[in-house]
Amino acid sequence: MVEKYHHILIVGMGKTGFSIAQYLNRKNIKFSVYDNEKSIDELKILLDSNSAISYFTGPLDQKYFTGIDCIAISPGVDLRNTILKKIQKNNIPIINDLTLFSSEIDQKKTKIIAVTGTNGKTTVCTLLEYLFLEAGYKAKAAGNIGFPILDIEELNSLDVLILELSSFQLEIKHPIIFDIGMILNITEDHMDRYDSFEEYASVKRKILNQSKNKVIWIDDKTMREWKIEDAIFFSTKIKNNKKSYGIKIDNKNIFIVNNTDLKIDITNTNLMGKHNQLNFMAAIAAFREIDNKFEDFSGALQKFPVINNRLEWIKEIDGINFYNDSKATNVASAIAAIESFVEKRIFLIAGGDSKNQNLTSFSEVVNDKVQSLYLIGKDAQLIGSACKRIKGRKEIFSTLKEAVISAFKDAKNGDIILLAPACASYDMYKNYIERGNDFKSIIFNLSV
Ligand code: UMA
Ligand code: ADP
Repeated sequence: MVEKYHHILIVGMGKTGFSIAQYLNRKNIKFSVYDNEKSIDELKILLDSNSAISYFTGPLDQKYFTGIDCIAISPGVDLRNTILKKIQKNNIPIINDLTLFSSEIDQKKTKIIAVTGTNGKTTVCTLLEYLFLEAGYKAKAAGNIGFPILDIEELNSLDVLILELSSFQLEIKHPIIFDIGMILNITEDHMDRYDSFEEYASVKRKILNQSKNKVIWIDDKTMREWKIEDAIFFSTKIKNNKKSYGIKIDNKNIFIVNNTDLKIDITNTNLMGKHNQLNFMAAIAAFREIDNKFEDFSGALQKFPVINNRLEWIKEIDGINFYNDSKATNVASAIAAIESFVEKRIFLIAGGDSKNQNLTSFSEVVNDKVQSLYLIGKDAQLIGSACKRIKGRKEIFSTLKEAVISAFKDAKNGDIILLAPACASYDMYKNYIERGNDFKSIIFNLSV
C-alpha cells in the first residue's frame, strides 16, 4: 500500500517519526523529515544510515511539502496547524504509524486488542500482556505505551498484540478492524489539543467503530449516553447482566464476577484503589473474549507488580508513607489516587501544566479529602485559587524538592505524602518519568 507513494514527509522526529523513518528505509521508499525543535544536524545524527532526501526544522512551511505525495505524522503534532490544514485541502493524505502497520499485520495469525481511554491504558495493556504470557501465549503490548508499533519484531509470530492507542493516534484514518476494541473511560484531558470535550470523546469512540468486539466501562457518563448495546460492559454497579463484569464484596474479600460462576479474587493484589479494580475487570473481560478456559487469574494478578509512577509506594519514613503517582497528569487520575486512601491524612503535591482542564471536580475532592496542598509549576496559582476550602495549609513552591521537604515537615506518623499532580510535567521536566524520578531521589535524600 505504502509503495504507491513516491516521497513521504515525516512530520515530528521523536520515537514515532524515527520508527517510521526506519520502516520506510526498509521498504526503500523515499522520505524527508521535519521537526520543529531538532536541528538539521541533530536530525542527521539521529537518522544515521536511514538517510532522508531533505531535512527541515523551524516553523512548518508550505515549501517543505513540494514534491511530497504523503505525510506521515507523529501523534504530538496538532492537525489544526494552519499549514497542515491547507495541505489536507490539497488532498495530500496524512497517515501515521498505525496506517503503515495495517499493511504488515496478518490478522489470521495475530489477534489485536486495541485499548484507549483517558486513564488506565498502560496499566490494562501491561496487565493483558502479562496475563497472555502467563497463559502461554506469545503476546506483546505496543503503541502509546512507549514502544512504537512499527518497532515490533516478528510481528506475525505473535498470538496476541495489544495496542495502546491515544486519541492522537486515533485521529488518523486506518483500515484495521480490531478483534477487540476497548474504551476504559473518557474524562477531560488534552484540552489544549481539542476544541471541545465532545470532540475528544468522539475521537476515542472511533475505536469502537473499527472493532469486532467492544469492551467499555458502562458507568462512564459519556459512554452511558452513547447507549451502545453490542458491547461487553464492566461496571462496579452491575453484576448479573450476561454481558457484564462486576465487583462483589464477600466477607471483606473483593471478587470480579459475571453472570456465570466466575469469581476471581482480587483482594490481595499490589495495585491499590477502585480504579485498579476497574482495570482488572477490563483486562479480564478482553482476555476472556480470546480465551475463556484460563482459570488462574487470581494467582496471576497477585503477582502483577505496580507499574512505575502509577500510585507507586516509595518509602516509609517515621510512619509517613510516600507515594509517587507522577503519571496522574490529569484531574481524573489525580482524583483516583486521592480516593485510594481511606481514613488517612493526605499531604498532596500537585501542579504543572493543567492543559486547560476544568478544575472543579479536582478542587471538590481536594477540599474534602486532602489535609494540605503543596503546589508547583506553571499553574500552581490557578490550582491554588480553585482549591479554596482546603483544611490545612496551601502553599506554592518553586521546586518539587521544596514542596516535598515542606510536606515532610508537616506530616506525622500514619500520614500519606502523595505526588499526584493532575497536570502535565513539561513546564518543569522532560516528562512525567523525569518528574517521578526526581520525586524518588528527593525522598531517598531526605535527612531524617
Ligand atoms: N514535534 C514537531 N512538531 C510538533 C510537535 C512535535 O516537530 O508540532 C516534534 C518534537 O520536536 C519531537 C517530536 O515531534 O522531536 C516528538 O514527537 P511526538 O510528540 O509525537 O512524540 P513521540 O516521541 O513520537 O512519542 C509518541 C507519543 N507521544 C505523544 O503522543 C505526544 C508517546 O506517548 C508514545 O509513547 C510514543 O509515540 C510511542 O508510540 C507519550 C504521551 O504522552 C508517552 N502520550 C499521550 C498520553 O499518554 O497522554 C497521548
Ligand atoms: P494511561 O496509559 O491511560 O495514561 P496509566 O495506566 O499509565 O494510563 O495510568 C495513568 C494515571 O491514571 C495513573 O496516575 C494511574 O494511577 C491512573 N489510573 C489508572 N487507571 C485508572 C482508571 N481506570 N481511572 C482513573 N485513573 C486511573
